[in-house]
Amino acid sequence: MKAGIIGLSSVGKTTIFNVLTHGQAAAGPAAGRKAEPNVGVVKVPDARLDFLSSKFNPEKTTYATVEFIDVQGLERGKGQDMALSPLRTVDALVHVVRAFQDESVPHSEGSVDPERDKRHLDYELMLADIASIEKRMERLEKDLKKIKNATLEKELDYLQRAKAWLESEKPLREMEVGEDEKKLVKGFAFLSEKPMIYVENIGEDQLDRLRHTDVSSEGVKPPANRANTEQTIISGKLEAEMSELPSEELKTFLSDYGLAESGTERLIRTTYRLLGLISFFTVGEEECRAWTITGGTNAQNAAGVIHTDLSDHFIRAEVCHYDDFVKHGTMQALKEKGLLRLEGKEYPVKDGDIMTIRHSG
Ligand SMILES: Nc1nc2c(ncn2[C@@H]2O[C@H](COP(=O)(O)OP(=O)(O)OP(=O)(O)O)[C@@H](O)[C@H]2O)c(=O)[nH]1
Ligand SMILES: [Mg+2]
Repeated sequence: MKAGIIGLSSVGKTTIFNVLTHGQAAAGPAAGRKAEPNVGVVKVPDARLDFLSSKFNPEKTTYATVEFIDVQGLERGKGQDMALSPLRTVDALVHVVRAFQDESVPHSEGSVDPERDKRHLDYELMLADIASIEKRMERLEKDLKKIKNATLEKELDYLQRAKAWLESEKPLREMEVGEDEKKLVKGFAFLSEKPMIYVENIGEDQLDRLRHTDVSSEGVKPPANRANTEQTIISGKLEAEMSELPSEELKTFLSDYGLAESGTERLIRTTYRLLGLISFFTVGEEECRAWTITGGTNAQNAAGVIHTDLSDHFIRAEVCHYDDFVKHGTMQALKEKGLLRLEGKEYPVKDGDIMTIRHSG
């Protein structure tokens, strides 16, 4: 799972990247001009895994991870293939939008206006997509003149529809696409098709927005009627200070603001939700570990995430749920209550399942 951080220049992308990755990438104007993106891997905070680990006391605790890449600032109206190309392979885009006021940090658009910037950067992605579509359509039309081919015709249909959609100023992530169409055009890796999280980087004078109950529980609400889109707010500066605090002090700090978690944790959770990802756990004396799968994945495929052998030689999965484990305290107690079940290949794994894979390999 990989997310790309994008935004106009000097909006706080690298500041937020550093908080997320506990990294030390250089921030500030000169740093932003380098072409090489910053890359970092982030542990997904998981209180359930912490609890399991405290019970099993394993040698190793392994969290799920998300990889973030932080590219240079995008500019409006420029062909920016270089800046955009590392984004083709990501699963989601995180658009950092400047909401903080600070005279000492110049704004590339002259004034602070989050909604305008969200729109404008989306246009950049959409223009890049239109360019790829036009190039491909030209080719396809030529080929179709020479030979009739149903697959190519289907592709052309899709491209025409996508182009019209983009020209109506809507990103592809909001267009409905059939499953077979998805496969057909996957290779294009359209940028405006990727799930999007808008992150407003707010100033210290806007911290009140963080106290809003919606934020502490679920992040700000996703924009209405916009598929594959989420939004949240973060204070880059505050998060940078928070990331220096020892965990006990951090808890006090957060509760002073009436918050259950840091903005970083919220952002990672929002990313998870947007991508429809869930976690299951494996436990034991050697290792307690969280694994990431897409909601609806069956037991055999989930086993394959751990190791392909486990999927190839899958017999059954021994499954219980985290909530039941918390309630009853030990695996033995769960067994006695009949809450430790055997499930077959097709069992759809649930978020919070604790699994042991029985295999013949
Ligand atoms: N006041 C204030 N300044 C911030 C905040 N976040 C970042 N900055 C400042 O804004 C400037 C740019 O921050 P960066 O994190 O380098 O921004 P960037 O988006 O990575 O910039 P480029 O990579 O150049 O496009 C730095 O001087 C930061 O200290 C914030 O929340 N409040
Ligand atoms: Mg930067």
